[in-house]
Amino acid sequence: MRKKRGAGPSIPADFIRLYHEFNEGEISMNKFLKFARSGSIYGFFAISCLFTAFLSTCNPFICTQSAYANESSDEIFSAGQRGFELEEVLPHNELLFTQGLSYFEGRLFESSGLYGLSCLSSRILYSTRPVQSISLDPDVFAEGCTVLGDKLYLLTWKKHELQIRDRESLRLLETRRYAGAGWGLTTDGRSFWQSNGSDSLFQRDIENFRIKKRLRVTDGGKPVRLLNELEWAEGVILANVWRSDRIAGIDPESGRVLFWLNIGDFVREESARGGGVANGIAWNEKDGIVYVTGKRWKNVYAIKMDDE
Ligand SMILES: [Ca+2]
Repeated sequence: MRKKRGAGPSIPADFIRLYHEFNEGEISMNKFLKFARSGSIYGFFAISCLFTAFLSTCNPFICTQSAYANESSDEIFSAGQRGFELEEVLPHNELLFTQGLSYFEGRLFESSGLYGLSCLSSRILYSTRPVQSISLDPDVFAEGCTVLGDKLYLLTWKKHELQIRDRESLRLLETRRYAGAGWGLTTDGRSFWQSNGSDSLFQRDIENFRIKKRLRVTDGGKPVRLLNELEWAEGVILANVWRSDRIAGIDPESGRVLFWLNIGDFVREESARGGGVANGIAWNEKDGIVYVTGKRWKNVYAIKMDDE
């Protein structure tokens, strides 16, 4: 039986920070375990996390580093920058390892990753206290999520499982299988769009989640790799590029990057506080607002894109 959470995860912030740094390859396993052992019950918890990770189809710690070892974001941009205005700075739960963000009628829906710590929550814009929150099974590493109608759709990283949940209760209704890794997920209302860390996006059928089209994303003719969290807005697909301070605005027909949003100021501000990479985009169509956040960020930045 899954444990429902009240005001968010109860694991200490230091533990989350070190688990994140270990996952990102920034500290060694020995250092992580040394800290965990010093925290008594968290030592058992840490070992459980590692054991679960090794039992999964691919060890996330090894896979995360090796998969990206030969890939880095190309810092040469062809498409121009699109300006924006910062409308508001909203609070964000700094413990969340944000993997997906979606907006629906005044609420943000957010998926948070890591084995043993993954959770889903919904909340109103001006509070970090969840309206609804649920912990996921320890073998689930939550990835992108999106709201469509009365359901919430959640990708899993290596489990090849799309979870379809009730939007209000977040209760699991059914699942769909898919091949490969799951990273970002969004919807245009007629199809889903999914990323897997490569330079391709996959348009998928609403009902059966089968691939309808593969879209290769390019900027100036060069592939844009490491596409991560996604959001459909104004007829284009906004995409975080992993470990980058840019959001790509992608033409869903050609795959061409039409513009870049430079969110470097937000990334630097959050990084100075110990936050991780940018990895959350949500679109409020009614007010024309894009919400931007990241892993363990303190804030959600509400921006309004300039007219093109
Ligand atoms: Ca999103």
